[in-house]
Amino acid sequence: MPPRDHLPLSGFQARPEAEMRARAEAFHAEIRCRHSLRDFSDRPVPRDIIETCIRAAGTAPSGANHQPWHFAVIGDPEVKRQVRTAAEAEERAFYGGKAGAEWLQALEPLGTDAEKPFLEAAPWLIAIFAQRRGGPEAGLDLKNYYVSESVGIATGFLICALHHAGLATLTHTPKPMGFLNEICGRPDSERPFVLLVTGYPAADATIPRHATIKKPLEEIASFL
Ligand code: IYR
Repeated sequence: MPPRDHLPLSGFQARPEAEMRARAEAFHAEIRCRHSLRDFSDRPVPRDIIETCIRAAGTAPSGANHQPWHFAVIGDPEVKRQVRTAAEAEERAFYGGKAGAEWLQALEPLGTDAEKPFLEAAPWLIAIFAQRRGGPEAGLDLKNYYVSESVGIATGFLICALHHAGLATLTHTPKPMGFLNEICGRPDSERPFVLLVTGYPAADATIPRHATIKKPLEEIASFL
């Protein structure tokens, strides 16, 4: 067995209960205002803000700390146009019947369709890829573990970081998303996980009422 190479925990802050309660409530108040958005403004967002939010996402826990994710950040209007064209082609097939009646009915309250103008309007598209192989450092080709769980958690961190910074997001999943590998130049061993759209809301942005109704605690939690 190799010797354990551990460090003292640093940065963790224990707080008085009243402060914890206030912070938990403040976080809930902030995160409950996050809504998936489909009406984006074309107002630019500085790249360094996106970089910092991705750094925050990169601190997410992952299987064996292999960090099995890649964030391909698209700001070039021509590349965004390519993404929109490819996504809309898939979405036309999806809404044209491929999805099946039950799925299409579930989407009805959202009012979505195959038109995705936000893919060109929003300043940044972040294509998030899940890596089947990799390892804890660049250049390795080891098996990764709990890939979907890890990338899902990192995506959650990224959505929170962007919201906290003052940006809106959409977790967009055109299906299938294989075209993202080609457009972003990512290898076949990486699976497109989510296309995260981010920027400012358009002045007249709306959200579906349906999406604002969240299950109460009693329904989503049980204490044993
Ligand atoms: N990817 C399609 C359909 C879609 C599917 C689900 I599940 C949603 O919650 C929303 C949309 C689209 O983006 O339109």
